[in-house]
Order: sequence, then C-alpha cells, then structure tokens
Amino acid sequence: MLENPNIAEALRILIEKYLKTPRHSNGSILGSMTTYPHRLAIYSYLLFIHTNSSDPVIFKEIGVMEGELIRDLNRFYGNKCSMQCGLTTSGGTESNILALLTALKSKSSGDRVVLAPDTIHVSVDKACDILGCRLVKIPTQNLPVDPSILEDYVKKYKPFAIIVTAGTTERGLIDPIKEVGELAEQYNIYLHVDAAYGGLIIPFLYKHGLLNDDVRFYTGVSSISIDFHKNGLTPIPSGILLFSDEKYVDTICYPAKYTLHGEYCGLLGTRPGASIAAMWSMWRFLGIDYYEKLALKMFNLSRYTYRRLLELNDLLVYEPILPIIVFRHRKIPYNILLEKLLNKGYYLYKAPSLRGLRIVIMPHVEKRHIDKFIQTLETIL
Ligand code: 0PR
Repeated sequence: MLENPNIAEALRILIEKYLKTPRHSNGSILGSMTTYPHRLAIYSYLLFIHTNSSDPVIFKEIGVMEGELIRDLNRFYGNKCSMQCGLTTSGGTESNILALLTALKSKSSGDRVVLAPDTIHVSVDKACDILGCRLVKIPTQNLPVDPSILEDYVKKYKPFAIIVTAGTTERGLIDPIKEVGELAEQYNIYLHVDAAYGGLIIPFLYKHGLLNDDVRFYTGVSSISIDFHKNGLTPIPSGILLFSDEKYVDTICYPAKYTLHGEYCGLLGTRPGASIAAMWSMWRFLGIDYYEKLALKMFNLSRYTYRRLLELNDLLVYEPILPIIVFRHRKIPYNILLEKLLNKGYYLYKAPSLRGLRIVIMPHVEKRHIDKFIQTLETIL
C-alpha cells in the first residue's frame, strides 16, 4: 500500500469526532435498537474484516461458518430443513426485501398483494415499493393481529404473502404466528415472520413462561428473519434469514459465471464475511445460555423501568411485553417531552401510534442508567 503521511492527522480528527459521538456505555441511548458489540464479536469481526462472503471459494472458512450458523439456528427455531436453508443478510430490511422477493418468485399470481398488520416495520413498505407489490395493512389498534380478521382479509384480497412480526418496533407485540401459519398453509400463502428485534429474546422468555407466544417454524411459516446486531451483540450489519425449504434459497441465488463460486445469493454483491465470523463465534462460544441470561436480564430491567415510571405523576405507561416500554404524559405532548429529554442528553424514540415515547432496554442498559434517567424525567416533569 502507498504510504500516506496524513494518517496521524486523520486519526486526530477522527478521534475528535469520536469524542463527540454518544456512546452506549453511559446510558444516554435509551430508545434505539442498537448496542455496543461484545468484545468476542469485535475481535472476530476484525480478524475477518477482509473477507467477502459471496466468495466461499477464496474465503472457504467463512462459507463453513455461515453453513454451521444457519444449521444451528434452524435447529434452534424448530426448522425441519436444517442445512442450507437460509443466508446471512445485512439486517432486518434486507431480510424483509429478500423474503418478499422469494415469496414473489414462488407464490405470486395476479394482483401482487401483500397482507400485513399495520404494526409492521417500515422496511416492509420499502420492500413492497421496490418489488412493485401492493401492501394491504390490517388496522390493529396496536394489538397482535386477530387471525379471524386476517382470514377475512385473505378472502377479500387474495395475497401471495403475509408478513407478521415477532416483536413490533414501537411496542414489542408478538403476532399469533402459530394461528397465522395455519391460515397460510390452508390458503397456500407465503408467510414471513419478521423477528428482527424479538428473535433472540422471545424463545427464552417463552421458555420461562414469561410470554404466551413463541417464534418458531410452525406449520405454514416459510421464513423467519432475526437480527444479531440488535440483541445478538454483534457489529452492524448482521442479519439472518431462515427458510422452511431449500428451494426458497435457490430463488434468490443468481448465476455469476465469472466468479470462482459461479453464483451469488441475496441482495448484496460483496457481502461482509466479518459479520458471519462475529455471529458464528457468539453463537458457538457464548451460545444459547448467554442469550438466555441476557434476555432475562433485559426483561427484568424493563419490568423495573415500568414500575419506576408508574410511580411518576400523570404518566400513562404501557406494560412491557418484550423489553420495550412506551409511556406518555397526560398533559405534555410526546414531541415536547422528547425535546426536553434530548436537551438533557437522552436519546429516546417515538411511538407515534401511541402518542408516546419508546425506551428499549438493550443489552448495554443497566439499572443505574434507569435510576438516573428517572431522576432526570422527574426534574423535567
Ligand atoms: N423489522 C423490525 C421489527 C425492526 O424493528 C427493524 C429495525 C427492522 C425490521 C429493520 O432492521 P434493520 O434496521 O436492521 O434493517 N428497527 C430499528 C428501529 O426502527 C432500526 C432503526 C433504528 C432504523 C434507527 C432507523 C433508525 O434511525 O428502531
């Protein structure tokens, strides 16, 4: 590589910028679904930073790791198809686009209608725009979708795909996947489950009896997406898309005869092998036990936050299902409250459908962060 005499200067400026950038460790980032990656994930990522996972011939070990990760995750989510039924993606948005592309290529007929509750993530609107589909949203008033209403919509709109969510972005709701799966099976519709946020929390909370719904490959489920860069503690971008059948993967692989491998799969061309190394090592070496403890810790802290917020006057607080707490003040509009919190250095998000603010308890959030936040909120109110 060419020597560059300006590296020292570049680093000085970069560090200046870094110092102006909020970090998760001080508890100021309370609303975003991001966190600081685990050090094992960071080392793994850095070691494989030069790799392109679209080329499993040059970067053979990355291909092996991807295969093992997909196999292990399929087992974990009760998928009968365990081997190459899935791929890594850059995150929830790419997974949703790919799931719909798969559905379109395998089930589409006629009107290209996609059916989803109105609580789905905005990336589904994006996916439908890109793929030229018509998205019909079922009004839910921020509740899990009612399967009998969904069936009425199915009869009326004849969709080729249904998308439901395991852990909605604003409120953390879980749609009834098992029941929707039965409908999808009955009407021969592709069902994608967006578990980008909830995928690494729900199975553990369900196991401990803290939830009524699980996320699994129930009959009728065609794909499930999970993000590791949310609760899996790996660097961005790290997503997973699992399919119930190997034939689905084939629909999103394209020949590239000039390459050593001969084809590549997914939306991206060059794909970050480093993300695969990070997800693989976290799953292999920290594993299910670690994620289970983490899910319980986040859940307990969300219950604690809920109780502390309830103690404050004039606050309406929505009971957390997953570690997401939404609240609003009976007199102060949420936008104004958000502004006041931003001025105090707190980054919360909005839950516009509930006219409230959203706190997401991510892996980096500690009890002391919540105590300090409650103190600040009290002062503002
Ligand atoms: N599905 C669900 C249920 C999600 O919550 C998200 C992201 C996605 C899909 C998309 O995942 P990727 O962001 O990995 O593509 N939810 C975050 C959120 O809306 C992502 C986010 C955060 C997007 C901050 C923009 C932003 O400024 O909170």
